[in-house]
Amino acid sequence: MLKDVFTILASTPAKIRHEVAAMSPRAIRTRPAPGKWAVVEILAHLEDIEQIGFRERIRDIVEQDRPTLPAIDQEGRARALRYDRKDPKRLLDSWARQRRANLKWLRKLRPAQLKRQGIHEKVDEMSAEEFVHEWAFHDLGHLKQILEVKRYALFPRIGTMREFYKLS
Ligand code: NI
Repeated sequence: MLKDVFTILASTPAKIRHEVAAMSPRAIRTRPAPGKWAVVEILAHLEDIEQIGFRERIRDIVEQDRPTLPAIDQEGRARALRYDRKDPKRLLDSWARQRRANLKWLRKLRPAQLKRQGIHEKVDEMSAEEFVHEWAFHDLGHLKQILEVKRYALFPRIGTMREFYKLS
C-alpha cells in the first residue's frame, strides 16, 4: 500500500508539468472564478507546502516526542508570498527537485517511525504514515484542480450544452 502511495508521489510532478505545458502563459495566470486559484497559484502552493506542510511535519513526528504541528494559513501565504507573481517553470523545477529528495528520504523510513504520532494544532493526532497518505491525497486533489481550471475555461464556449453541466 505504501508502495502505491510512493508511486503517486513520484509521478504527480510530471503529470502536472504535462498539463501545464499544454497551457498558454495567459491561461496559467487566469483565475477560473473570483477567489479561486489560477494554475500558477496552485503550483506555488505545491512548491511552498512541500517542505513545511509535509516533509518537515513528518520529520518532526519522527524525531520528536508527539510534537505539536502548527496549522498552515494557506490563503495568507498565497497573498504574502505573492503566489500569483511567480514563474511557473521555476516553481515546477523546484517542486520536482524537492520531491525527488523527499521521496528518497521517505523510502528510508522504517515501519516503527511511520507509526509515530504528532498533534496537529487543528485536527489533533496524526501519524507519520497518515501524513504520507495525505501527501499523495493532496497531490491528486491539486492535479484534479488543474484539470478543472482547464475544463472551466471551455465552459463559456460549449453553447446550450451548458444546461447539462454544473460547475462546482
Ligand atoms: Ni493544497
